[in-house]
Amino acid sequence: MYRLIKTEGTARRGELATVHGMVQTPGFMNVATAGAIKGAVSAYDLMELGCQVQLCNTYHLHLRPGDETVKRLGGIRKFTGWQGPVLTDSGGFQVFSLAKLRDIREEGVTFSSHIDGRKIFMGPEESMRIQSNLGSTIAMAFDECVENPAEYEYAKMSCARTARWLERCKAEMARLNREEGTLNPNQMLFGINQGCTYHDLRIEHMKRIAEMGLDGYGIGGLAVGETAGEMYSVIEAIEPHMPKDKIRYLMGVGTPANLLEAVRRGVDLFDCVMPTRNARHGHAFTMEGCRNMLNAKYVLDEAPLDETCDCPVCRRFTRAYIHHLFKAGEMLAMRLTVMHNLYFYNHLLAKIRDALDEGRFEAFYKENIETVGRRI
Ligand code: PRF
Ligand code: ZN
Repeated sequence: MYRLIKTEGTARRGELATVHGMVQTPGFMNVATAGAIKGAVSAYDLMELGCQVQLCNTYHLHLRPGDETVKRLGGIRKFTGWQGPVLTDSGGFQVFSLAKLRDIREEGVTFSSHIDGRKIFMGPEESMRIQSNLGSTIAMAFDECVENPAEYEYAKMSCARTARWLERCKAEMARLNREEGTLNPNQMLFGINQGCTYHDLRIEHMKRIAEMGLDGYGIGGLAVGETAGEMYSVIEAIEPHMPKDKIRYLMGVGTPANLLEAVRRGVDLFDCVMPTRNARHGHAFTMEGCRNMLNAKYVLDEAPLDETCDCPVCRRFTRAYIHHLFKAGEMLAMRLTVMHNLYFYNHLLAKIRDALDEGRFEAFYKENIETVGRRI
């Protein structure tokens, strides 16, 4: 159940109640694709970093270790040691971005595993069954994510098929939730809006799925080749058609500036590999901008990564030390920077929530939108 607490313009402050705990929104979900945060950060660390939700992938966990195995081990929460809510992505994105030799039909998609080349079929029912076996808090609908730019006719056909797939997901999820021995009989289902950069397709699709009374709504098919401006204008176009009383999740986005812009346009929830991926390449996020820790200017710099950060890393370690760890190729370089970046993302959203609570989101946005996107 999503509860809208407060609004400021189109920006929203709310909370999502789940059987595995509350999620305060706007909020960030931490990506643990195959059940692990890349950069050797465990569920144990996540609690200290202020994380609310862990995101795992249907596609990866189905291939390895297998969703049946995860079910036998008590589900994804028990398996990874993360006690809070878990959202599983449907595979609808990974199948299209990672797998080879895809054959897309009405029934679903046949593809070759990126691990061993094995042929696998996944459609709406398979995706729901896998997510049910994983026992996640929230399951995402099985969709097709089309890269931008796309032909209008293809976008239209794909979008209509994604809408039909959603009907099948909903029916299958209802059936699985009633099945005996199901790990989470209260598993939620979020639909996913598609339609590339075509506002008419986006709006028509949004209206259609809004009528289905789902637990939440994802915005998919963005940050896949279009400009940031196009992405914002799609969000603006669909926002009036999104149910006010349901959570809205912008999938796979984005930079700190993207998050500020999207919150301002009515988005509640995000996930992105950026804090972890960038950290592994030596990039540390701060409110002043993004630092490249490989830069020689940090050799003797005794300040923490971010002077305004209270994370466990900034409380103990200097830029000089982290710079040295990167230069020496130590694993700890990545681990510490990933921890800081995850803390940064989760706390950026926490600061946004505070600003919304106090009716000063617009001021917060204006103060930070330029600086947070800089390279320093
Ligand atoms: N669909 C699904 N997962 C996703 C996306 C999508 O369109 C995106 C697009 N940015 C990220 N993750 N199922
Ligand atoms: Zn820090």
